[in-house]
Amino acid sequence: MKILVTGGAGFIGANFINYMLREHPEDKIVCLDCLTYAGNLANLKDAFANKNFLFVRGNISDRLLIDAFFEKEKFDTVVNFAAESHVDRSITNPTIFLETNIMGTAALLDAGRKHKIKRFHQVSTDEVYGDLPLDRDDLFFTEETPIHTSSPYSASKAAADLLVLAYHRTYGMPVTVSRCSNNYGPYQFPEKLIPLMIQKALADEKLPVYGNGLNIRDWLYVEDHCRAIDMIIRNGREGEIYNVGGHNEKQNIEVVRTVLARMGKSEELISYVADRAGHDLRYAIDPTKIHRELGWLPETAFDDGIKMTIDWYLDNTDWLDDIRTGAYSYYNETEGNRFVLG
Ligand code: NAD
Ligand code: TDX
Repeated sequence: MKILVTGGAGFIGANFINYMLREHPEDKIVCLDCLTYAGNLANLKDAFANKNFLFVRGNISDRLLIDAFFEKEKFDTVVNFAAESHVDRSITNPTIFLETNIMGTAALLDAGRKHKIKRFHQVSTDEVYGDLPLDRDDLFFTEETPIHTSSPYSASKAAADLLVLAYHRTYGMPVTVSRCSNNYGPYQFPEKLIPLMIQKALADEKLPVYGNGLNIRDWLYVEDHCRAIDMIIRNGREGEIYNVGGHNEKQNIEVVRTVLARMGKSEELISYVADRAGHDLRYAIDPTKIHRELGWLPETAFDDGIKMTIDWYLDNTDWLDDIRTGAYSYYNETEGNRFVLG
């Protein structure tokens, strides 16, 4: 397979590229990423050493570039990770979420249709379903749960999903969509809960917990998500949505306490702060379909995954420091500009 991975310099995309190069040495992987604040070429340092990997700096919304790129590279599969991904940023500045997540996906779909790719996979999120009440632990998101978004981020992801599915229905495009719960693991930008808390705890700074800390997220180790996407692009049915999650619900405050305990830090660092506007209460995925159809199950238990994750950040404090000081963006500018499609 020749696979275009968009957004591959970000958290999940980079983990996916590393996973695919390891598991499928016969495949070629091309990463397209415009290197926003969330893209970091350091996440791909192992991939750069692999002859089956190519990086191109470019924006998925740039239709001229995308068309030329598809013409030149002749991908058979596209996996679209590229997105603005942080809910808090979408509350402050929704516009870029609409541009990248909706218009960018539309540009990729048009190129994919024109160049007759064999599979377009859209990496989506459980947030398109909105939230579940905290006092109904019998309720889960299935693929039939109606779209009911809360934030500009989730609304933009839902719009993209609907476009992808419309291209299947209208043009017969071979698409699949995965909707995953919260990921954690190496290379996650320290704006998201777990790496932010690790970074703050390392610096003995206050850990900001929104509201009362009782909101629930369903955590999945990133490599389990990567394996699910790999299974879907190979064996998933065209036109189908697959929910991905491992029945691992935790209150935010439990996660924060786990991080502090593992790092040997005091719970006095916890600081309750103003709640996020429109804050979703609970996410919980029913993964029955992907299990039944593709045999996927998560392999990493939270207790193991969170230890591996914390240890990774503690072993890679230079990675965190480069983000804190902005040094990584200088590296992106110098290195990334070598790979611009011209
Ligand atoms: P991230 O923010 O870490 O990475 C996003 C990447 O996309 C970055 O490398 C960035 O430079 C790139 N990018 C952004 N705009 C671009 C554009 N216009 N053109 C080209 N590249 C662009 O995100 P992530 O957490 O790795 O999430 C990846 C995908 O998975 C997103 O689509 C997100 O909605 C989805 N998702 C994330 C989670 C999660 O827990 N992080 C869960 C479910 C789904
Ligand atoms: O400082 C914080 N304090 C806090 O209490 C941050 C950053 C978050 N939180 C809370 C808000 C959420 O309830 O922790 C929970 C997790 O927050 P995020 O890490 O921002 O993730 P979330 O909003 O749940 O969205 C994530 O999962 C679904 C990803 O960012 C999305 O890209 C993905 O689609």
